[in-house]
Amino acid sequence: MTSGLRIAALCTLLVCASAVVAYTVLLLSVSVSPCAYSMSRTLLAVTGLDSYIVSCADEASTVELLSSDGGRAKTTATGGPIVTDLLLCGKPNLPPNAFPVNLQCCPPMPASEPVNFKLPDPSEPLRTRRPAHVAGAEYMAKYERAIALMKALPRSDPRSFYQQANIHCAYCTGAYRQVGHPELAVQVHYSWLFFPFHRAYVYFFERIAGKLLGDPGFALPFWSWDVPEGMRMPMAFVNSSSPLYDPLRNTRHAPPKLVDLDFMGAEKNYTDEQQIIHNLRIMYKQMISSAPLASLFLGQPFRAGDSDKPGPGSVEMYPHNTLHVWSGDISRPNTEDMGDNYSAGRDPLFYAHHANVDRIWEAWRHINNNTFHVDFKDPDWLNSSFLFYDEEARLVRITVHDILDIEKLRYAYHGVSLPWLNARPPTTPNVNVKKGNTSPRFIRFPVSLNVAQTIEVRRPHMLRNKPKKRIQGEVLVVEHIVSDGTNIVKFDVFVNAREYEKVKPSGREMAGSFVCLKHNDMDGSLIGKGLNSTMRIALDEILEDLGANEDDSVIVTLVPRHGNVRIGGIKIDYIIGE
Ligand SMILES: [Cu+2]
Repeated sequence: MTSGLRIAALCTLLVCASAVVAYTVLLLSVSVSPCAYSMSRTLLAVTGLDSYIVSCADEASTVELLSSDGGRAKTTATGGPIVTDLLLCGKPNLPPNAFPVNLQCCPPMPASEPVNFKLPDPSEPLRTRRPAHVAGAEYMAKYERAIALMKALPRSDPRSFYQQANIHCAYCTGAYRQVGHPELAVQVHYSWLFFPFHRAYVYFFERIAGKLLGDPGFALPFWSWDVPEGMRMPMAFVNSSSPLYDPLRNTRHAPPKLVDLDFMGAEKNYTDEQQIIHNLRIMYKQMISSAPLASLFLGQPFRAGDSDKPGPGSVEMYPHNTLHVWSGDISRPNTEDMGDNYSAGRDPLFYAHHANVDRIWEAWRHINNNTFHVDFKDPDWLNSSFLFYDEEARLVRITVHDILDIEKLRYAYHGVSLPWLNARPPTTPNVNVKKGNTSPRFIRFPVSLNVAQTIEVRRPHMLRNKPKKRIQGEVLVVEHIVSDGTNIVKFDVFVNAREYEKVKPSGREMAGSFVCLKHNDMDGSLIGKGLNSTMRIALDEILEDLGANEDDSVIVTLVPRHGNVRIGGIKIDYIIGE
């Protein structure tokens, strides 16, 4: 942004402030390095902002106020909901060695226009999804029968397992283009579309299964990898003669192997007891420490006209992504089936995995120790829409707004305890940075993350202290994370860890991981190649636990774990509310 534009943005803010409208929908980006310009004190007084942010700075030079739900406000003339249209579904961008070679994953064309979604009749039986590990043989046998029936349908039938699996491919490989912006891809990962899209997907899948079974109360099993008893691949999926079996899985991860929610290719030598503790602490971090607000949990706004993958929410990156990779066949070039977007839907485990991801969204909403656990109210989110074939093989347009109340959708989750609620990670002894004992070297961004990089990021304290009640959270932002998308990317972010090697994945100083599955280059007609995304990590609880609340700066170490990635910058932002 040029200085002029920055000032223009600030002036827009001033109008809002004087109209007694809080900083709810505006983005203010004020760069203060170098100290190139200043604002009049009068203007500053109106904004309530401290002169710090416009008068002088250091390398942590950008202060960016985000909207109250943590989302980036609309800054361009584009915007509006993401809308998909079958007429704008074309060739997918598949990774090398994908199979079949000429896979086309758009759904069959309908005989007539799509119909708008209608909620099921309230008198329908409530489908209660049960955890796979305790659902019982009869319950799992029903799912097995349903998959067998779906697999028996002709491939041209949109309700067939083949077509159902292709839905994920179509929405995740750039096959769908945005209505009004055909040069841009619809992508349902790494943004606020992740949870609602997958909810709708699993909803229709479940109803198709129920219809084929002749059982209107049929409910999917969910793979409750977040509770110790569910931290193994459910047994029903392991029998090689079952329709629930998929030969393209990691054979080392069959039961009794416990899931590793931080998995990225390398096996760790933990005992089961240690693995469970790590997993629970990771759940705590992703559900509570890192997810105090909608945008940090659900993902960043993605509007019509935007390039895709603006930034994922905490749980999408892990454990969701890491479990995809944990499940897939690591000996295959694309970790098929579960480990790549184009093929993940081919494994019946996918639907049990995503039923649990959906349950986790419900759990997040009901964690009542934080009043900010509420969904977006942004109309661009609420009106984004997807297309699915329903159980009658009718093409249906469903919006995010349609799917926010699962009771109205006539399903529920069998109660499962949330043991991770009490698994707040402890600090690691003797690794915490003390003042003066570390000297991070200067980093010139963008930097290729080939080796660990440590940087001191300044916290704009004075701003923090001024509009205190409006600040909802302090966030570390790792910007312009760029890769060519040809490999899975994972890097870890440590805070105030002098010896990060001593910190376990579940340790308090490990603030978060960026985890991204492959995203192949778009073809020449599309804007946006590979990956260009942003990671946001809530800092408040971490700094509190590390005793660093009053520090002027945070020492951040980025550690590459998988894939090649370039980082454009790093800064600290505040999310501002009413
Ligand atoms: Cu998934």
